[in-house]
Amino acid sequence: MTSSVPPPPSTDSLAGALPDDLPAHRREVFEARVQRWWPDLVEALTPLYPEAPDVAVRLVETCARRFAEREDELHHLDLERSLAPDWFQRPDALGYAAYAERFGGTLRGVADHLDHLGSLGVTYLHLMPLLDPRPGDSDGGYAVRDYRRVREDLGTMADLRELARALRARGISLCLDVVLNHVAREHAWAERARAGEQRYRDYFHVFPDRTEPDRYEQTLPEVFPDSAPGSFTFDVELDGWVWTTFNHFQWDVRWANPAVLEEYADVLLHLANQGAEVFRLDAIAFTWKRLGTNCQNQPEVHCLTQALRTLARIACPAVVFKAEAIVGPDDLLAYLGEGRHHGKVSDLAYHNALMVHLWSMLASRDAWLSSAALGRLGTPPSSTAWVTYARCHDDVGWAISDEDAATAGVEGSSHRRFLSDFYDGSFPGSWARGLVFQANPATGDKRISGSLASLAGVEAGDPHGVDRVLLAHAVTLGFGGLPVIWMGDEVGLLNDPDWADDPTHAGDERWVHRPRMTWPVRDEHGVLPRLRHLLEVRRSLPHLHASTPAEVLLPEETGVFTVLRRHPLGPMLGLYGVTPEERVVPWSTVHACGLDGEALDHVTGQRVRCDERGVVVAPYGVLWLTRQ
Ligand code: OTU
Repeated sequence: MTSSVPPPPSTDSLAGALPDDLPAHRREVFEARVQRWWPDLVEALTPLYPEAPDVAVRLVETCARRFAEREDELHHLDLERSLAPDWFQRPDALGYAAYAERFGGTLRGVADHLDHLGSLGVTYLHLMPLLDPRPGDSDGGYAVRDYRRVREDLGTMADLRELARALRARGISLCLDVVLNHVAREHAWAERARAGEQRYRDYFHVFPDRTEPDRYEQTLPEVFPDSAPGSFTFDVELDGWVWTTFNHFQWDVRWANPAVLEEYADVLLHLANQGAEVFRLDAIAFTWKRLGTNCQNQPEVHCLTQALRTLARIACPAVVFKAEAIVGPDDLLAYLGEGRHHGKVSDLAYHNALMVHLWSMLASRDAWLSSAALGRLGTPPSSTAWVTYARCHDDVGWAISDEDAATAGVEGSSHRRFLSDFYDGSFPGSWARGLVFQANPATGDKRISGSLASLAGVEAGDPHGVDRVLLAHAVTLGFGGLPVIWMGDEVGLLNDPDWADDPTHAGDERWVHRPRMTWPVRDEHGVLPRLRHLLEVRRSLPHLHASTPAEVLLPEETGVFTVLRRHPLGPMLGLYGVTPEERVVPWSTVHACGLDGEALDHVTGQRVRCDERGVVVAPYGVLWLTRQ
């Protein structure tokens, strides 16, 4: 602690927040946590707010209130997790993500299908936004009207608590979205702002005319250029322009106002008390604005995350954070904590680059560019993990930088155009069946929607389609992070042909890869048993603990994506064929990784000769090699 950090508030001064009848041992725990985390909290707030120490005191009071009302079972979980903080990094941790209504109809319906999750070995379930959204188009629930109510057709807060409990009893942690860049235009804060209350106008970025918006827009990219162009919306009731990065009905909140942080701190701790164990910080990259920039990934974003993370450490340390920052490769690592934020921000972050490069390798049948790009990414702190995924509920945006493309002698924009054309199926010989999402003629960007199986060639009837689905699963399972399976991908569900039938979805192609689950599970393409086998093997490999970083090697055989994990138990080499022909990885690669003579391939359970002929990788084949 530096001498400039003010001392933490005394327990006496928190007396009002901690109830008198709180058992002495709880009080002791709370005090110890405040002592431990106060410096981190003040450090996080100081660059943000001139009145940082006062804000910190108020936030600790919020923690005290929420801590005191936390159930015994959750306090116990806090203790368990503090004894096993690597719970989400272990090779037996597996994520699954789904829309509650598409998976089980209602929250109670979700609870009816936990056997399916259990049979996969799922330990983490992300249910897509399920808090009360605005009526009509709510961007799949990402336009929240009330953070303290559950979406009516899904159930109630009591149902949510019940579901969280049922999941916990099976060793499954519930992950919920905290949509913290924006609220629905119908949220009470926005309504009060529209009614003219200055306190709430200050929760948003409101401009009287276009002067400031025009200045910002000189450097602001558009997220939904097609359906929601521009980043500001004129609102008649506000009589001004309000910042709306995403849709016109999603109003960005102004985090430079500490009252906004105080509101969200309470929302988050409240949700933790309902039983959420992981928070997905939606669109976190956009939370701090700065003129002359793209208003993403500003340093203050990481201070905000550190502040929220610290509050969770005080009130509910079982909880971990997952950053949803689908940003360029150079900005990604900061979300797991670089520099002074090391170990103090999110525990998990989407490995967007791995996902994008997986698709890039499959289309180009070449692993060189992707390996060079992924090899350049730094190493995340050993207490964190990448979320590895092949598909999620969102589109695929071609976040491959010009510099990365250049290292492979390719021009960035033409490679990105190739990928878009390949995955929308227009490139000659393409086996992919994606839809274009948010084409931007000004930049040439064309994002892609589509399910894993449809993008991998199953829908087109390509003979290698199913192998590519398995390969995509294998890359995410063998990388060494927390793999998250998107609902339906375990059985290779195809694009939903009826995605536009719902008028509130018709303008958003992402619904094509958000199909309904059918029960009992139909595995028409035979994905499930092969996936289950990979999952089982994965659980048996201590080498895949996320604290050991993955090293993506520049492949001598460019048709094979090559990932080395240097674990104290010995090396593990993952070989992934990205071409429809057999390839041979030269002996020198295997040798350089510390594998010689015979190695054990855990996927087949067979010994593999690593001699001068090298190691044979079948078309879209996978080998997970260790010494024994
Ligand atoms: C997120 O995505 C959600 O995942 C989307 O489903 C929402 O529509 C959106 O936020 C608004 O809440 O741009 O195309 O850097 O890429 O936050 C999806 C992160 C998005 C953004 C990401 C955003």
